Amino acid sequence: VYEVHEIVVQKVGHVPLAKGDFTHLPKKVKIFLAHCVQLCKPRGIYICDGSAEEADEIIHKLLERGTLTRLTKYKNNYLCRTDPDDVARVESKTFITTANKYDSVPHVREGVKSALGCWMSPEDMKVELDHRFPGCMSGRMMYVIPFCMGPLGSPLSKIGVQVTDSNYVLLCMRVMTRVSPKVWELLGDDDFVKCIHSMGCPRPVQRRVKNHWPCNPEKVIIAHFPEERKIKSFGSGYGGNSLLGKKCFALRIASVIARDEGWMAEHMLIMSITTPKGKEYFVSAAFPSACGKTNLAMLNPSLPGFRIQCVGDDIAWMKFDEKGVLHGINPEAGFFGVAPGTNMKTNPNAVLSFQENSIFTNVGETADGGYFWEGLEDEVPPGIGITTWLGQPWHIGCPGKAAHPNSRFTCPASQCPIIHPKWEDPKGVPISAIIFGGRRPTGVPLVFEAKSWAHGVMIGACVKSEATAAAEFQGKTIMHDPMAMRPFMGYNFGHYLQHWLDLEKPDRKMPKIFHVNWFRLDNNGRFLWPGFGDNIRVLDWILRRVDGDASIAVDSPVGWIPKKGSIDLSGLGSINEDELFSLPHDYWLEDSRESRSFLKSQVGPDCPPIIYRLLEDQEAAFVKQ
Ligand code: SAT
Ligand code: MN
Repeated sequence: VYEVHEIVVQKVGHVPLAKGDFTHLPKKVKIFLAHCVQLCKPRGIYICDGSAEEADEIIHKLLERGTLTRLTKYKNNYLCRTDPDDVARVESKTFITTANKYDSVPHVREGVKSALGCWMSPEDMKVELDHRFPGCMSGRMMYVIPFCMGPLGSPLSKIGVQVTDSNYVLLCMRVMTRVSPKVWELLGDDDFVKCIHSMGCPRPVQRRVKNHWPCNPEKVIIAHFPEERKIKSFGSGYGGNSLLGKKCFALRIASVIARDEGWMAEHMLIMSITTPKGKEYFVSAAFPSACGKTNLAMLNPSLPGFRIQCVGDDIAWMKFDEKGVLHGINPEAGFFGVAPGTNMKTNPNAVLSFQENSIFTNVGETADGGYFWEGLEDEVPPGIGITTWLGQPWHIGCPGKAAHPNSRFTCPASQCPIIHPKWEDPKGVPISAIIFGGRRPTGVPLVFEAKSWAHGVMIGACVKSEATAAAEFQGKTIMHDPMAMRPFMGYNFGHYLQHWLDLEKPDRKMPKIFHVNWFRLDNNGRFLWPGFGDNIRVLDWILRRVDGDASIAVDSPVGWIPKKGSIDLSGLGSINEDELFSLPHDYWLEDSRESRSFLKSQVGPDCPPIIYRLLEDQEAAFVKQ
């Protein structure tokens, strides 16, 4: 112990402490930081306290340097333009490292590349990291961020410590997580998730820095060590790669902790719906990235008498309590939402959430100091001059786009006008239904309901969606995204499905499981369903099913579907109900086979047999028709 202390004192002796008190940190934190200093060789250590003064100081520095621009139209809103080569998650460079490969990824069919996570051996990973991390913070400050995922002190919360050489990352972590010196007290001698992040651009820089955004796109790597509860991320400052509390911790590492401890860490929003009769329900919903989780979580209902409140828009941690009721918390403290398409019509509550204290990344800027992106054409002065995310002059009607398709707003959840009063309740909120969905232009009805928990797990395992801009994929191919967790799995997906199945116990009130699709197109390529605020009509049906109304559903090979006329379509004009709910025979026969073949090749023997059986049953039902 004394020796460790010696190292720390020596190293801190060499590397000055720019801020904070090292001597009072928990011992395990000191050991971790001593390791980080020795490895990354920063010029100074800055222990963050989460205070408003700290934010002011960092913002001031970034404004001076030019990394941030003040958006003068609002109070305390800032624009950041990244290096154009650092704009999304890099799934091809995201790895899970465990001693045993099949703890991380399933046994895939011979010659097939795993689509459900990439494993790298500890030996190979060591070589990769040894090429990158030694001296990576040279000439830069190392910020030490104590953070809590979930409300401080909640039994469902978990603590992490992130070091980073990016003060943009620090600013965003302060919005997205709870950064506070109280974390040190809460932590005591306990273990924490160790998060090491570097932009990978030590001084003197070897690479031309664009937009005052030092990064290292050629050498990006995001490495997860679930057994050690550790994350090492190098080369990128983009949210999903660098705000390590978010996808890396709250999904990949937490899914492993959740399996070990018997709970769930999911890529899900949590929302509350109060019906005109005054009864409140909470539901969670899993959609792939950029499929509208934020819009659903903050929905502005078009049916009178309904009220929506938001608990979270991206990640849910859920655990059955002693009474057998599933309770969920939002482990995050902010929203990191897709900007394009967000406006006062599609999501007024999001717009109202980011009028102050927010950071906009890779959006355009109007001449009057406002943000701009595709979808805001009707909400800015006509003809106004705009600067694109690439810094080019532009105006509405010009070719090209003003904002990057994966540009983002980062704002405190507490600023959402419909944030639920219980959003920070340490107990979490009781979940009555789980909804899966994706962008499915053809074949998939507006809503259907699983016949059992296991059937719902099968439906989740077969989630597919059009590719989005949140990662490096191009084009609009339909991709499998089982449980909306494809890019975020922390362990063998077959074991994960088994974990879901094992959660069902006789003394538990299992939430009902549904699948929705807002994105079905007609023969002319037009949406069959208006979506957005009208999705309340689907939620209304779902809640009546949660309450056990048998008169509103009919049996089908994919599950229970709404009986004609049972969804309230009043005031909607012409809706082609038959087309919206049809189950095209050939489509579903092919889809069932394709899903089974996907699971066979990607999850193979690790996939629980009941999932195969349920898919075979579905296929057989279509064969018979
Ligand atoms: O991973 S991010 O947090 O950048 C957004 C997403 O893909 O869901
Ligand atoms: Mn997400």
